[in-house]
Amino acid sequence: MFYKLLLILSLSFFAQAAERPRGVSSAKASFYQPGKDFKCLTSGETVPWEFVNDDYCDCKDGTDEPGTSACANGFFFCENRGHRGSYIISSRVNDGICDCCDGSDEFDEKIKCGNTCDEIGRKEREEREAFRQLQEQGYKIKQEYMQQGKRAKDEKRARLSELEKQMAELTAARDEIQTRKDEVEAPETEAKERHQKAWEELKAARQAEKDRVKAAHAFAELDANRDNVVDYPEMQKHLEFDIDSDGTVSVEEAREYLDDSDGVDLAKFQDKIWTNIKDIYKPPAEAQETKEALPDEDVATGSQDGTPTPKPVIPPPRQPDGSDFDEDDEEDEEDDRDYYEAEEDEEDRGEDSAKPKEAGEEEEKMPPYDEETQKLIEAADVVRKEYDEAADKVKDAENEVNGLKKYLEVDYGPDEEFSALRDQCFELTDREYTYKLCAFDKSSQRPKAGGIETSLGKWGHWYGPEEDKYDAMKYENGQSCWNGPSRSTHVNLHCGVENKLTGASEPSRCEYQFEFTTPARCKQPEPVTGQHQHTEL
Ligand code: MAN
Repeated sequence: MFYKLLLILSLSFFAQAAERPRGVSSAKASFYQPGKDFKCLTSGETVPWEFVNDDYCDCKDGTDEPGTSACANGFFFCENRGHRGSYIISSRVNDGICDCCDGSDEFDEKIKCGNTCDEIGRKEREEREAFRQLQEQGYKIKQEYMQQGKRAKDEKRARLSELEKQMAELTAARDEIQTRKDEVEAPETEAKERHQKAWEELKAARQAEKDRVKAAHAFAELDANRDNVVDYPEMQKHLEFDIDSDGTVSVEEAREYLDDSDGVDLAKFQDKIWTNIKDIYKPPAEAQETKEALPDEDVATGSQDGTPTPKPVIPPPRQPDGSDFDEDDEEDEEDDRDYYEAEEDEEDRGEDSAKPKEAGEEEEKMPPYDEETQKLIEAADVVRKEYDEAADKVKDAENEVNGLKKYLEVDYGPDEEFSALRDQCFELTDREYTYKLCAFDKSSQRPKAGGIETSLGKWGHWYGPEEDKYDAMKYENGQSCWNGPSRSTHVNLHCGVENKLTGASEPSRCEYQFEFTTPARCKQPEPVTGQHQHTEL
């Protein structure tokens, strides 16, 4: 029964095919009725049936010659059984080139065309099937992405609103501690400043005393005849007072340093003279060193009469009261220094004022704070610690809120499927560069041979056509191109089972194009029906 039916169907098909003029598709067969006048399909003229395919073009639209090359504007239908029917322009009919895969366009037998439709059809079906399978696998992954993306969005939204509520409490707690901190820090600062001020004053007094001792020492050295007056002849023996550098200290020069007097006693020396000369004055040992460093002739010109300047006699230093500067005093100074050096080792020292050290002078350390100040510091430290913890909590919450907002403001596709790409970077190396794409963040390029990374853009927006905007991404405002625009990247997205940067090029200077495959771009494949695609047969 089945075979009988099949036979009838086949016969009727061949009968129909046989009745159809050459080059006419089954869809248009009804317009070509053998024996009846033919009405040109679009231009509308009517011609006798014999004019159809008589190798002469009668219709303006060329439809009377579907199976010959007579009409320049005509079309020939290739049946292409086993593959897919298609039209070719009439001029290709019997032109010696096989255009239809079934070879039906070359029927005058000038050349012999094989039938490759089955093979082409099979290849195409295989490709289609491979793509369908890719879509299917990719779509499965995409569904996971969609679920993850939606869950992530819900979680992030919930966390954000929770944090926004907490933020008010955290800020209030911090501000409350800030008030307490201010309260305990005020007396602390005051006490510390008091201590510091007292220390500065003590240091200044000590310095002044040291200076007076130095002055007395210098006075004793200058006062060569030990008459308790430093007079100008004594000053003249010190070449450092030679203002005009003529090799001698004139009377005027010496007197000028003595406040225009002939001589001064120790009190005046300490009060008025020392300040002006202390940076110039050289103690005898130092003066001697300088002299030794000079060439002989310079030393020879030490006095006007040509005789070398006699070496000054170094008197033992004396105290301001005229008594000798005894060694015990030096020891006292040493003791002072020891006292402060020892203080350095103590645990909680007071802050030291950062003054530049004078040459040869040990910097003195501030003594530790007194007990009362120390207690204030400890009390303030406790509140400061509390405050730092509370402030850190606010900062952490703020950072988290900013991160969440940044995530939530991005469009991850209609079903959140692209969120799986966030925080991921992908690289591709070609002959010259390694290209990098960090999804929803940035794109970049760095020379393969090493060197710095160049920004090719920051995440901008979706860049596909209006009807499919998730087909491409745009990264923009990258590093400026020399004499050109800032670099930008156009990323084309394709369905694939893995997230992969598969291509990178620079179609025009500083405008880059990436190809990227991702399951997020896979569509739900059409269900397999087991039927071949419609082929006009
Ligand atoms: C660099 C790279 C290239 C780019 C030129 C433009 O060499 O970023 O891709 O074309 O700069 O000067």
